[in-house]
Amino acid sequence: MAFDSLRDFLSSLEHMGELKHIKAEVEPVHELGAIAYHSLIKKGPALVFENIKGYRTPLVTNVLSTDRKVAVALGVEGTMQNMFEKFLSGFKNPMVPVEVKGGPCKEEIYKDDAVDITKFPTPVWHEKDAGPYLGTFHGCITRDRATGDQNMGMYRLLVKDKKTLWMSIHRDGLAHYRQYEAANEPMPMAVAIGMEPLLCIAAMSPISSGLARHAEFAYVGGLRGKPVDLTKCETLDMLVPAQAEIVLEGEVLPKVRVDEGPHGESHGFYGGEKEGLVFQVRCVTHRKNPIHQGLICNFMEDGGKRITRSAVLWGKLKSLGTPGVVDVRFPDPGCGREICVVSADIKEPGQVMQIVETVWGVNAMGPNWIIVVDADADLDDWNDIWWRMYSRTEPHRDVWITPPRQHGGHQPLVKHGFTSRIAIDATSKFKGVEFPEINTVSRELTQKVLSRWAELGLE
Ligand SMILES: Cc1cc2nc3c(=O)[nH]c(=O)nc-3n(C[C@H](O)[C@H](O)[C@H](O)COP(=O)(O)O)c2cc1C
Ligand SMILES: [Mn+2]
Repeated sequence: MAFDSLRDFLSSLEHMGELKHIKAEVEPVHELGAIAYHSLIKKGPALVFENIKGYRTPLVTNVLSTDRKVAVALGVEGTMQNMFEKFLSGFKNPMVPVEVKGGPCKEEIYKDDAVDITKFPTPVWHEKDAGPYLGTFHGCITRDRATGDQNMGMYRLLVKDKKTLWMSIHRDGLAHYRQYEAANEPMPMAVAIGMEPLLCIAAMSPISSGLARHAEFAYVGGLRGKPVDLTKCETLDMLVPAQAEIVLEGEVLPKVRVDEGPHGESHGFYGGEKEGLVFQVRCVTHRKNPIHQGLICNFMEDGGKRITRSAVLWGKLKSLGTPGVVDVRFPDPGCGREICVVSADIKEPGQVMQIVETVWGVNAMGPNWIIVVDADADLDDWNDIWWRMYSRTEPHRDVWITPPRQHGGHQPLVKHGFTSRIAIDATSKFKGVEFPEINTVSRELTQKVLSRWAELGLE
């Protein structure tokens, strides 16, 4: 099922018991973020905060914080591999977005002096953040100055006053900014908040502008088999998702830099952007009674990046025919990118090293850690992975450390973009011993006893 809007998605979650309305008053400074965080680590539902102190607009968070919710967004059931395939399908059949007139995001329009972004609830998410962040789960839409093609990336926005936000921007959005700055022009930018979940996933994923015109939108169209509806901005020659809850229109100033942050980042530390940019909002449009959306950054995070990043690597390994690979995962503690676990059916000596080098080959800038385990491992169970790491390795032989090389990670120890990497062969073949049988309860017996659980009074 394709969702047209955030609202559509939230009603489906509510139907499934995966959404909770919080009616008690909650402080936007620190408290809301802490509730979101603790609910997230308990694998809780999406949360709609309806009574945020000092604000009338509700805020929703944790919309894609569990595998189940990501599966609903993708419209798939079954195994993790089903999700991977679905996520990758958008790249195979991109679908150009369609332009529509108006749209729900235009129900209210505020320009110039009527602009006040501080009316939206903007939590101070972490206790040591520089201030309230608006747009922690959103799309910043920019345009290639030469071709007019649009990009959408998720770049956080720190509220400075009614019309000003400071931003930390890299990758495709920064490349656009550099084009405008070279011409000494401000860069037009629109920010869409409260989008259907696949658009959020696209905004946070590295989707190449080589894919098709308006790459992120074309990708989502392909993924859901239905083009995305875009509508013209009020003050910019740009298109935004017509179904968004809130849209900010404005420009990013050329040749101005600010010291943005600190902000709690996805590597689990506070960070900031020394070369932060300034976004000046000129127009705000939104639905009647809009729903704001946000996210607390941490290494465990809303957004399903653990799944989406694993899908990309899995697709690459599969297309290369990497021998024996069964499953891959970028688990949360590696902030979804620095630790990679691969399970494989090992049949030949040297196969593990071949897998490790292929992973590093197709991901030139990481991951820092690779752990290879046997095909029967549960990649979502860290107890299982740790058990294999200690019981199937002799460190002098099975742990490989590379000399420093280029690295894209942002952990504090990585200096000048260089660091060493580690690979751990936690498989059991070709280690000079026959491993004894694993003494866990068999699948058949597990099923049998679980079917008696209620009868035994254990539920
Ligand atoms: C919650 C969240 C917050 C993010 N914040 C930023 C940010 O502030 N600045 C940034 O450059 N990237 C940030 N990213 C990563 C980008 O969204 C990601 O690199 C994406 O690919 C950018 O889009 P682009 O590839 O079209 O440039 C964030 C990702 C997530 C999931
Ligand atoms: Mn992009």
